Amino acid sequence: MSDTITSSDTLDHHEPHAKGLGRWLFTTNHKDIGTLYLIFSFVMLFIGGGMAFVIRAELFQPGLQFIQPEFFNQMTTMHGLIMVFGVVMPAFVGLANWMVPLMIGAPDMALPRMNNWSFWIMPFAFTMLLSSLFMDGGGPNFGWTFYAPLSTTYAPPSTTFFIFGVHLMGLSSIMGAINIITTVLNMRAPGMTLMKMPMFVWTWLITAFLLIAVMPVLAGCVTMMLMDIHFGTSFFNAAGGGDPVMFQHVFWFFGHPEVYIMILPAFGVVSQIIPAFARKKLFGYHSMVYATASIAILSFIVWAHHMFTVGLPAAAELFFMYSTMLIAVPTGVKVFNWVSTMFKGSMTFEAPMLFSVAFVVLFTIGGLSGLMLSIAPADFQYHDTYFVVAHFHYVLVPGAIFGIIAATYFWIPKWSGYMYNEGLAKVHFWLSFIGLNLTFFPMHFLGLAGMPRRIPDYALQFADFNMITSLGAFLFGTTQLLFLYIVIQCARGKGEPAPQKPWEGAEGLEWTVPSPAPLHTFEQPPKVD
Ligand code: HEM
Ligand SMILES: [Cu+2]
Repeated sequence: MSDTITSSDTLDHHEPHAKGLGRWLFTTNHKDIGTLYLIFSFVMLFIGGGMAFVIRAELFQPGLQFIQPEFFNQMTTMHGLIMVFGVVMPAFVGLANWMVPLMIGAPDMALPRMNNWSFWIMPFAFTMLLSSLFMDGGGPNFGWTFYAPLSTTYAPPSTTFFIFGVHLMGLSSIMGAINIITTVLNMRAPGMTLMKMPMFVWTWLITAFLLIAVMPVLAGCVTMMLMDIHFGTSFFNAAGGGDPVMFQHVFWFFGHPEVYIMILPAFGVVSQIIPAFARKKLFGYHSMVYATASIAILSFIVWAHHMFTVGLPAAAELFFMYSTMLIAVPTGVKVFNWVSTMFKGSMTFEAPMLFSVAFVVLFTIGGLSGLMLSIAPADFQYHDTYFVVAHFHYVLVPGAIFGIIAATYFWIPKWSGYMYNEGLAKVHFWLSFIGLNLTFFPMHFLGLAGMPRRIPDYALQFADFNMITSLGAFLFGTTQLLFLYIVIQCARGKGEPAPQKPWEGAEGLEWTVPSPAPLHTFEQPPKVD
């Protein structure tokens, strides 16, 4: 090699890229793969949302109207599985793919071929999972938590496909996480020290470690199920000397960190957006980083707060009660910092900010109901009622989902090169805000009054609140069609061309590249001071 390599040589090496289907199938470009993840997540949102429609239509009135209890159980199971593994997680990975390299000044992800693979596993996994609904005996019907022995001794034959699907999703998540950690640790631009990284990058780095730690536990859990079903073991079978309660320990050792996997990147998004629209620096950046890390570490020692009623020793009840309450401290630090960032800022309320402010307020409601649930003796009353359903929907819908929507409005000018329609986006916000509170707030009352979760029929005294809840759900669901329309308009280039930095107060390397971001950015690393 005698010639010097110029930057245009390296450019030629990549370009021209494949066109049509080939471009998407074989792409190793972080932006293309980010787009694929986001589209996949959007499609799954409407499939999982359709299932929620079926559930709420059945629960609109007491009595059985439309579907049989067996099918109802499949709907609640699939709704949960799809929303968790098919919507929230892929959307976050999509955002990471698009934004992490742009935010740290890297030309791409560190492991681009693995990146392609980790995406393309997902459509196969979910096609298989969904196809189980059409198999003999129906699809999985044991809830998204798939407690044994419901998911082993009494499970439908399609459970084997469910297990394979979970293995594939886990593989995809682990590869995605390895990619993000490698990228963040090795490919930052000169001068971009860890403590200068944008909060979104920090939250994703910590989330990726959580993923690597707990996805193998989930894989072990479903593998033990597989052994119990087909190979005569008795991990979870009391008759053979096993223990169904051990299933719950293993599942929640994965499951609780998993709920933080679904919220930490949203914390990151909001920590980018609030400073931009308050036109102030993020208040308490360092404490934000440490709070995120504390939440992640604590999330490993609280899992049995999902199991207060299985008959734990009193000492264990107390340990898990207090460790759970401890999480409120770093969470409180974060909320305090967001509010302090807004304090005396010169704020404007474009769509990303509206969704972020709603995030702070409504996520806090979910945090407070979580605190109520963490009181072990009180949880004996709330456990397995609609109060739990209210709690986790308040952290997941105005939490994770609003975080994803806010991120989309914030960064879509950079992705597409066009501004979204602000007027329509405001309508989208207010209808979503009203719809989701109508849907999930009455669930608190239903739960306190004793309505159990996961039932297709209920006692008459629950009728009024259920009707309100169903109407709210229909409003929230149909409103997301408006979101789809707004996003498609942008993607098709209908709208104002976006400037390089559409948000006056925004900071960061992603705003130093043109809109739309060209396929290759930062081939020469930027200098960060
Ligand atoms: C502020 C901190 C939080 C506390 C103290 C807390 C506490 C709890 C407790 C004690 C339960 C079990 C209730 C029961 O089954 O009887 C629970 C359930 C749940 N929480 Fe939280 N939580 C918090 C934040 C979150 C976050 C941030 C998420 C997700 C983004 C989340 C998602 C869930 C889910 C999905 C369930 C129900 C799982 C199921 O049984 O299907 N929680 N929470
Ligand atoms: Cu938990």
